[in-house]
Amino acid sequence: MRFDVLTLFPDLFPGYLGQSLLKKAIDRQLVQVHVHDVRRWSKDKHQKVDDRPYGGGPGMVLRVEPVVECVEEVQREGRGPGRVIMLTPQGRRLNQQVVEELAQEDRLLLLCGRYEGFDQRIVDLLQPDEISIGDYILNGGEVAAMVIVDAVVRLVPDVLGEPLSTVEDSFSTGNRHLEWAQYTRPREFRGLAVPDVLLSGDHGAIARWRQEQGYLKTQQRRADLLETRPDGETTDDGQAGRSTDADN
Ligand code: 6GU
Repeated sequence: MRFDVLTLFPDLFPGYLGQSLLKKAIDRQLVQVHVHDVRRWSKDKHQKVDDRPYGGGPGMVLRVEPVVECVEEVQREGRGPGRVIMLTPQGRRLNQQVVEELAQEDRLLLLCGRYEGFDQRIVDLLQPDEISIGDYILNGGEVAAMVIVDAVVRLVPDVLGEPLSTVEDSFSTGNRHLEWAQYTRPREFRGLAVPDVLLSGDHGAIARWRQEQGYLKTQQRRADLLETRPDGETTDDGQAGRSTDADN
């Protein structure tokens, strides 16, 4: 899978991409991430890519020419134009269902904004899929682009060691719960012991305990997850995803 990140701040990316799972995925050529500096497409001698908004008002707006020309040139590299994503607080909200949808693509172009926003004609011409990562304002789309790369890469085949680990993830399709508590050595620390059931060797009992723990935590903290399916529809009983012995 190929990602192209279009940004005014390309230097933000190598540190993040150069570590951990992402670095391994890139080294193993399971994913490619190309970062492009939109300023290179500026015709201005100061490499300016923004300007004041028509009609007045605060802040600066990203100009249409460098952004559209950058996208078009980058699209001519590589195989196929890919899907253009614009990172903006005005977009639809990212969740695991959207991540799964994006992971089906061979190529994503991630367009990061700064300043007050993009000239509307960028949207009109490129018709990007506009995505937000939540209801708060960031200084730019770069962190949101990293969020998308991070979340999508996890779903690229072979990136994770154990294939089951994403199926069981909290928010994957048909799975809407928080994770149960995990423990590792030592068995006791400052008087806090690992629950006995985890040491019992009884895999059935461990699975039931974990399921119940996850369910209780979800009920306490994120009851909304139990009330809605990933597509946003409310379930009949408000207990989507619950399946414990107590039901039987
Ligand atoms: Cl994608 N961009 C900005 N600037 N702020 C955001 C966002 C994106 N998602 C949430 N807040």
